[in-house]
Amino acid sequence: MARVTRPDRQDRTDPMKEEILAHLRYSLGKDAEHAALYDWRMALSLSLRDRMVDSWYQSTKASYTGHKKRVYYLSMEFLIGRLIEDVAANIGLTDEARAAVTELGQDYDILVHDEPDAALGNGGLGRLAACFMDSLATLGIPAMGYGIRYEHGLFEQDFVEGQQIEKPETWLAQRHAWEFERPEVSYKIGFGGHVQHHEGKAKWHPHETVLATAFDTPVVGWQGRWGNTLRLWSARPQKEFDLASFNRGDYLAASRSEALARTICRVLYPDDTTESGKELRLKQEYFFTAASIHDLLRRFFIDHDDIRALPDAAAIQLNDTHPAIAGPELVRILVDIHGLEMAEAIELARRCLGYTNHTLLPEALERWPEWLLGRVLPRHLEIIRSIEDSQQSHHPDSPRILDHGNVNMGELAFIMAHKVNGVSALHTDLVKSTVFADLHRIHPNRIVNQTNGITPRRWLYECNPALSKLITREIGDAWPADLDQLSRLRDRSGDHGFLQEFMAAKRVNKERLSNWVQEHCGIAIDPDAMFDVQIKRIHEYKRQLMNILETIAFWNEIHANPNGNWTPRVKIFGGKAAPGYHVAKQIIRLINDVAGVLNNDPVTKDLLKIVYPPNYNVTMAEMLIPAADLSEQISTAGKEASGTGNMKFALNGALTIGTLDGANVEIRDHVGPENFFLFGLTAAEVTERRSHHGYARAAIEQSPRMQKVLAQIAEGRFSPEEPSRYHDLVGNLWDHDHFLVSCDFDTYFDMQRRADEAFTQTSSWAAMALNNTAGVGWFSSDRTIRGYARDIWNVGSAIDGELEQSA
Ligand code: KOT
Repeated sequence: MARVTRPDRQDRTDPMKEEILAHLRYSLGKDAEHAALYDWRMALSLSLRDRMVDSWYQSTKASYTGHKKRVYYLSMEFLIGRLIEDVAANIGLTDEARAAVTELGQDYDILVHDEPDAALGNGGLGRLAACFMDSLATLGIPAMGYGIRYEHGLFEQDFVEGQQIEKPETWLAQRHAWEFERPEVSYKIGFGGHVQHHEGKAKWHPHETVLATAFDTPVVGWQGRWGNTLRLWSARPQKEFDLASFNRGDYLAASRSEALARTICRVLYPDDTTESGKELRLKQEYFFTAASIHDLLRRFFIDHDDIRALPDAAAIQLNDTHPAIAGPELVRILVDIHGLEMAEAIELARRCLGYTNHTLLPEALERWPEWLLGRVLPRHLEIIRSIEDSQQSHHPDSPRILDHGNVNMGELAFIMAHKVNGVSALHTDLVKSTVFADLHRIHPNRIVNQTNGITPRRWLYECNPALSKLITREIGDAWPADLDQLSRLRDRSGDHGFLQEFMAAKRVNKERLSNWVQEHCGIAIDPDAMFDVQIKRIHEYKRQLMNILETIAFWNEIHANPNGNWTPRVKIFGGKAAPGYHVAKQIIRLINDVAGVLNNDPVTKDLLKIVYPPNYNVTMAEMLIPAADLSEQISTAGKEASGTGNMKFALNGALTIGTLDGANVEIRDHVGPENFFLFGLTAAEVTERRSHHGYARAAIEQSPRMQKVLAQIAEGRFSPEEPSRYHDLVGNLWDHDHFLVSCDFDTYFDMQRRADEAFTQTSSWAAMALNNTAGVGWFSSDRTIRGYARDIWNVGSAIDGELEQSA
C-alpha cells in the first residue's frame, strides 16, 4: 500500500507558539501570566501530541483497510521514560518546539526536565519493549503494545547513610499528557469461582470481576510516517457498588470488585530477574493478558468471521512468561465460546503465539503453585491439563508443565508458542543446551535467536546532540533510520582532525555530567579523568561487587606509590536493588561506604573518585551514557542474557571492559577485538570451575591483592563505626562466591590497568572509541524487529520498501 502521506494538520501554518497558547487557555484553563511550570509543560506536550494524532489515525485506518497482519506485543513492563524530546525528535519538531517555548519566555530545558520519567518497568526487559515500540512504528509494522497502566511505577531510590530506601513513585500524580482514556474500550475480567461442565461443554463462573479499561498512547516512528498504539490497561470496579449484594446485607461482597480493582494496577512489582510468586502478581498477569486477548479478538472480528483465520491476522508476542497465560486464555475462548475442539484450538493458538525468553537464572523462572493457579483461574488450570495431555500424547518424553504441584510457565510458554527466541547468540545457545534442552530435542526448529537492539533515536540522536551533529555532518542524516551507515565513519579512524572533533563531542558531554555531579552530589570530578560507568540493576551476577573491590585495589596501588604515573578515574555507579534483596542492598551500602573514604582521601582524591547518584532511571542513563569513556559489562559469563546498556555505550563511543557474556560477544565481533577490553572465564569455563570444590578460596589464596582488599573490608576500614558490617559479604566470597568474583578478579584488575594505559594514548583511544560507534550499527532495534518480522511474525511493513533492508 502507498506510503502514508504527511497529514494536513502538519502542513498548517499555525505556529507552534499559538498552539501552545491555545492549549494553555483551553486545555489547562490558564493564561500565560498565571501559568505554572506544569501548565507550560502540559501545553507543550499536548501541542506535540496534536502533531502525532493525524499520522497515528491514518496509520490505524491504513492497517484496517489494508487487512494487514498485526503484531501484538504483550509485556508486563514498558520502561518508556520521558517523551517530550522523543516525540519532538521523531516528528522533526525539536527546533520548532524549542523556539516556540523560548519565544514564550520559558526555558525549554526546564520544561523538558519537569516531565516525570515513566518508569513502568524494572530494567532491560521493559526498556527493550519501549525500544521495540519505537522500531515497530519506524518500520511501519502495524502493531499494538499491551501492558498495565500502573499507578506507581518503579520505586524511587534514596540513600540514607549509604543505604537504599524506597519511596513510592508517583508519575500519575499529575495528568499524563500523552494518553487518551478510552472508557468505551472495557472488558470484564473474571477471577476465581468454579467451572460448570454440561454436555461436554465447560462454562466458567468467576467469583469476582473487574473491568479493564484502555488508555492509549500514540507511538509515532521516525519522521512521523507511521503510528502505532501503546495500550495500557487500568482496572475499574465492575459496578461501583454491587447494590444487590448490598441490599442482601453482604457488605463485603458489595465492595469486593472495588477493592480488587483498586489494588490490581496499583504498583509495579520491583523484582528484576526474580520471581515474586504473589497472588496479586498472578492476577495482574491474567488481568492484562485477558484484556489484550479480548481486545485483539474484537479487532479481528471487525473484518473476519472465521476464527480459523486468526494466525493470518495476529502475531502475539509474549515478553517472557509473564503473559504466558495468553495460551490457555486463547484456547479457553476458542473452545468454550467458539466451540472448537481442544486439539484444534491448541494448534490454532500456537500458530499465533511467540515467546521470548530473557533469562536463564533459575530464580527468575516463573512457577505457580497449582492450587493457587486453580483457585484464581480454575478453567485455565483445566485447559493447562489438556495442553499437558496433548503434549504428552505426542511426546511422552516431554518435560512437564505440571510438575511437583507447580505450573511451570516456561514450559507452558514454550509448548504453546510456534517460535521461542533467545535475546543474544550465546543466550540462545544456552537456552537450547540448558533450560529447554529436552524441549529443544523434541521441537528442534522452534528456538531461534533474535539478538536485542536499541533505538538509535533515543540512544544517540536525542541523548547525544553533540555527537549526532558531527555524524550527520560527515555521513548525512539518514543514519537514525539506517544505522548500518555508521560504518562509513570507520574511514575516519586515521583522520586526526576528525578524531579530535569526535573527542570534543565526548568532552562536551563529560563537562555537562561533571556540572551535574557537582550540583547534585556535591562531588568535584575532573572531565579529563576516565569516566568509568556501571549502570544497571544491582545484582550479584552483574558483579558490581567486583567493580568496587577492584576500585579499592587500585586505591591501594596508588597509596603504595603516590607519585606514580596513574591515570585519573571517576568510577560511576547507578542502579536500584530489589527491596527484598539483602545482598544487593549490602553491595550498595559498601559502594557508598567506600566512596565516603576514597573521595575524602587527600592522597588519592585527585586520581580516584566514586560517584553513585541515587535513583538511576532512563533519564539519568541519557546523561551518563554519552559522557562515558569506559563501559562496565562484567557479568559472570553465561548469566546476562544479552544486556542492552552495553550497546548504548558502544554507540556513544565508550569502550567496553567486559566478559564473553550475552551480547558482549557479538559487540566485540562487530567493533573488533582490538577495540574491546576482554577478560574473564568463558561460560563453559565457569561451569567447569564450579565443579571444583573450594574454587573461591583457592582463587583468593592465589591473589594477595584480593586478600588485602577483603581484609580491609572485613576489618572495618570502610565502616569503622561497625567493623562487622560486611562480614557476611566477605565470608560469602571466601566460602561460596557463586558468581566467581574471586576467579575473575585478577584478570579484571590487569585489564583495567591496560585500559588506563590505553586512555593515556589519546589519539589511539579516540580511534578505538570511533570504531565502537562505527561498529555497532547492527545493534539498532530496527534490525532486531526486522528479524522478528521475518522469522517469527511473518508480517510486513505498511510503508513501502521499509522492511527490505538486510535484516
Ligand atoms: C525478569 C523477570 C523474569 C524473567 C526475566 C526478567 C528479566 C530479564 N528482566 N530483565 N531481563 C533482562 O532482559 C534484557 C532484555 O532482553 C536483557 O538484555 C538482560 O540480559 C536481561 O537480564
